[in-house]
Amino acid sequence: MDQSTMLQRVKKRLPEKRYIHVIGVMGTATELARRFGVPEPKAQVAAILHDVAKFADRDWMKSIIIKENMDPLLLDYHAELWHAPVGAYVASYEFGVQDEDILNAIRYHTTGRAGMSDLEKIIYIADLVEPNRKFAGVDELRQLKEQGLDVMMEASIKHTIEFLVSKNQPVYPDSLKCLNDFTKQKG
Ligand code: DGI
Ligand code: FE
Ligand code: FE
Ligand code: FE
Repeated sequence: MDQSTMLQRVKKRLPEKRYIHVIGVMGTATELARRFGVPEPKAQVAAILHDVAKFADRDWMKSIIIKENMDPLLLDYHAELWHAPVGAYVASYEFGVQDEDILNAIRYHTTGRAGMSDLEKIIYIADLVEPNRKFAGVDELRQLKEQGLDVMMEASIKHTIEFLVSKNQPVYPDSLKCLNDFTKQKG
């Protein structure tokens, strides 16, 4: 499926504001891909589809998590996390995406994980700092692109975890493993 067909189909599934966010993620992901040597079309497809399941029915998502043997721990955490792994499922079965790196970028765009690929990092970061995002500290995160992809990713996952802790929200283990992956003593 070509990118414009994908975009049209995604547009039909999302409210306008969310579609505008998707376009923002596409722009930021393209820029980061160019800067950090990841093929731009891969970043673009992952960006277009990353929130494809954002407005999917909760009970349906739950049934997919069970049927597809996804991590059952997901069901113990906030349903907001489900659209990422279920989005990877939709990308595969409804959009014909076969590239496992693209599917993982969609699958882990909300929580992050240990051992992320460059594409996964790019989608995680672009989702957080695309131009429509406005929160205290977002410009500082954007500027970290000068310091490399890992510096940016570490600061981004740290920001998300600090935000969740400040709101008394539980932190999904993959997010903590992601942070530890960057902060554990190296070598
Ligand atoms: O889908 P988006 O709004 O573009 O962004 P997202 O997929 O990164 O995040 C969706 C929500 O999930 C956001 O409100 C923060 C929340 N979230 C991210 N990581 C965790 C989390 N919520 C919990 N409970 N635990 C997490 O580890
Ligand atoms: Fe999302
Ligand atoms: Fe995110
Ligand atoms: Fe998003």
